[in-house]
Amino acid sequence: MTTSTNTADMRLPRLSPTTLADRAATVLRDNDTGALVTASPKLYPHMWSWDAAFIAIGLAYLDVRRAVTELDTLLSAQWSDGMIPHIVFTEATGYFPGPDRWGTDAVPQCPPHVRTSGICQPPVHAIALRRIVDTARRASQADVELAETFATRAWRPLYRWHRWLARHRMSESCGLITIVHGWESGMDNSPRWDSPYAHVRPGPDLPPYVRLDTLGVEDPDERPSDDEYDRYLWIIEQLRRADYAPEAVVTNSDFRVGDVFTTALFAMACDDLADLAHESSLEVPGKVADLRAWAARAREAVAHNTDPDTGFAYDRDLRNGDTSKTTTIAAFSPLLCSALPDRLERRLLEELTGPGWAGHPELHAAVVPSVSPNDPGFDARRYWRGPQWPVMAWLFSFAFHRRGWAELARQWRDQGLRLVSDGSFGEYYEPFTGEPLGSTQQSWTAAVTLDWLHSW
Ligand code: 9WN
Repeated sequence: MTTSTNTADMRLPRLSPTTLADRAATVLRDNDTGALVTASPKLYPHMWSWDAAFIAIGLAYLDVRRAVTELDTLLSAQWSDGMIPHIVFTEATGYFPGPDRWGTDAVPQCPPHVRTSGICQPPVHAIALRRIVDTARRASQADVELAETFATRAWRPLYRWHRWLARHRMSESCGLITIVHGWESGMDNSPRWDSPYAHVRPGPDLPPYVRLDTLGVEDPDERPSDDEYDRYLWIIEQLRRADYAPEAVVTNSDFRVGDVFTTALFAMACDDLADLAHESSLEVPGKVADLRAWAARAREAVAHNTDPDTGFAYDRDLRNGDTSKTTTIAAFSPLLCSALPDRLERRLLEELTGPGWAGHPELHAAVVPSVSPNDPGFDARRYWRGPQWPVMAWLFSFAFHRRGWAELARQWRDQGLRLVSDGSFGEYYEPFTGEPLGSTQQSWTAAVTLDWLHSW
């Protein structure tokens, strides 16, 4: 892999690892309300489900007890049917759509003591739990006890979460995990969703609203467009009118897609949860077998939705059965969960590290961009349409490490650290200049920075 040294690189400050670690810890502490660390101070003043998992991984390096609290807070917002909601709201008012717009207070599955959104996000929580247990094992005996006791306590709620996904979201037709809103993928305005969103036509009865997210960034063009927001809000309307009933949302939403990336993460997370049960000798008859079966089904679904020549994985539009042909970062999902035969996997890995993607010669840091710079739709500054996301780079580096690709994992860690070494902890970065975009002081960026600084 090669990286360029352009003039923008030279302008960027480079913090030493110690200073970077101190700054990352400060971000997590500053964003900490006590019970939860907000996703970012200004743009996202609440808890997000998959952010919380990554944040907990970082917190474990500061205080294992605090990492446990983070996941505990999230789990205490779990719905009675097993779903973990994508947002747990604080009292802050600066984010739209807030709890009133979601209207989940009247939903019987939603716990009465918290206010949440009504959709979910990728199931990375068991992956985080396993990482935290491993981190604690490298710390002290007291930390090991804390983490392992928590793992035993969190195991059943996490199993129920996975069972909810397997029951309600594993598509019978293609085996992929169904998402009913682009926000459920965590990659909100990725080009992956352009075609499925084309079916979503906001009705005249879409209640009026005022966006707040564009006020939280320097340039509104870094965020999704107004047209996209209308569609996001319209789906919320559809889900709300279906009372967020799990059986109803998968038929009522105009957006129904089998998501390869979420499915790959589900496979990883099911295996991690099963491994945790083994390690703690938990008595959970039948449940470990369920998890292994879901992991196998998910992996199979990813493989089945992969192009046999390139190894790229593609989502499936469940409204019409169409396979998407939009190639984004999600096309590399099979590498996360080890879904492919060796030959195809090698090919996909070469593509990922080659000049079309992480090895593009003009990149400031050699990690995966959300869309290839060679793609005609690539937009270097807009959210999930081109920028590099440190948390995604971490996920791939972590998967490489897990898979035993030590050298590659190290390279991506070093390049990931290069991306974040200006110390602003951007939400995402302009790939050619390394300029931080979107929110700054983003908690999950700080958290994965800490993990990189302590790992492999
Ligand atoms: C909508 C919090 C979240 C992340 C998502 C990211 C963004 C929200 C938004 O911020 O989504 O859920 O308002 O843009 O796309 O991945 O979890 O950091």
